[in-house]
Amino acid sequence: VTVAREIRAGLAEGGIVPFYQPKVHLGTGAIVGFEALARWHHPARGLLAPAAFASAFDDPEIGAALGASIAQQVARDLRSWLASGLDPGRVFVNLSTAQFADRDLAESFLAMLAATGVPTERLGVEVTETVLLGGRGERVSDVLKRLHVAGIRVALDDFGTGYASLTHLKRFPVDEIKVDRSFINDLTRDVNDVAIVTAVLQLGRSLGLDVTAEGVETVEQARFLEAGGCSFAQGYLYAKPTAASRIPWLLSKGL
Ligand code: G
Ligand code: G
Ligand code: MN
Ligand code: NA
Repeated sequence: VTVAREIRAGLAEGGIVPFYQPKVHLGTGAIVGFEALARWHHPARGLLAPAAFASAFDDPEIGAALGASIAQQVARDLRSWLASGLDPGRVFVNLSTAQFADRDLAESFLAMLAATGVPTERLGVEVTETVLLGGRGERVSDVLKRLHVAGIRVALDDFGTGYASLTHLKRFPVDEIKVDRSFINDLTRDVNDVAIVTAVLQLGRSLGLDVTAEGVETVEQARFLEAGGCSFAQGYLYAKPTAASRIPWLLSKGL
C-alpha cells in the first residue's frame, strides 16, 4: 500500500486529526493560542507524529487534501470551543507547498471559515522558508497577502534554519516569526545560540514582528527569552501537543 493511499483511507476514516500545542505569553504565562499539529491514529501502528508521514504533506496527490482536512477540523474545534464560551485565542495551522498548487487557496480557506462560522481573527497560518522558496514564490506571496488582509496572521516557521530569511520578511506579509527549536535547545549553554536568538529578538523589535520561541523546555530558557523581549513561547515546559478533547479543560483550568 502506498502512503498516499493509506493517508486517503486515514482521512476518510477521520483518523488524521489536529492536536493542539499551547502558545503562551512569556510575561503572564497565559495561553494566547495554539499550534495545530497533525496526528494519525493509525489502525495498526497506533498514534503517529508527523515524522512518520511527513512526505504526505507535500505529496502532490494527497498533500492538499490532508492540509484542507486539518484546517476544516481546526475550524470545527474552534467553533465548538467558542460556542462553549471559551477563549482559545488564535490557532495556527501549518501550510505545505502542495496546498499552494491551488491558486484559490486563500479563497477556499476563507470560504471554509465563513461556512463554519469562525472569525478570521481566530486563525493564523505558518509557512516555512522551504514553502516560500518552493518555486511558487509569486503564488505563495499572493495567497498570504489575501489571508493577511482578511485578518489571518502569517507566521514564518523554523526561522533561521533556511537562508535569505531577511529577504522573506520584506517580500512576504509576515506578522510574526517563530524561532526554530534548534536555537533554543542549548540557549543557556551555547554562546552562538545566545547571539543568534538575541539578534532575532532585536530584528523582531525593529520590524514590529512578534517573536515566538519554539521548543522551550526549561525555566532558564523561558527567563532568558523573556528578558530579551521575546513575546511568546511554545514547548514541553508548558504543554505537549494535546488532543482536542482536552483543550476545554486546559483553557478553563490554565497551565
Ligand atoms: O508535531 P511534530 O513536532 O512531530 O511535527 C513535526 C513537523 O510536522 C513540524 O515541523 C510541523 O510543522 C509538521 N506538521 C505537523 N502538522 C502539520 C500539518 O498539519 N501540516 C503541515 N504542512 N505540516 C505539519
Ligand atoms: O516545525 P514545527 O514548529 O511546526 O514543529 C513543531 C514540532 O515540535 C512538533 O512535532 C512538536 O511535537 C515538537 N515540539 C514542540 N515542543 C517541543 C519541545 O519543547 N521539545 C521538543 N523536543 N519538541 C517539541
Ligand atoms: Mn509550525
Ligand atoms: Na518550527
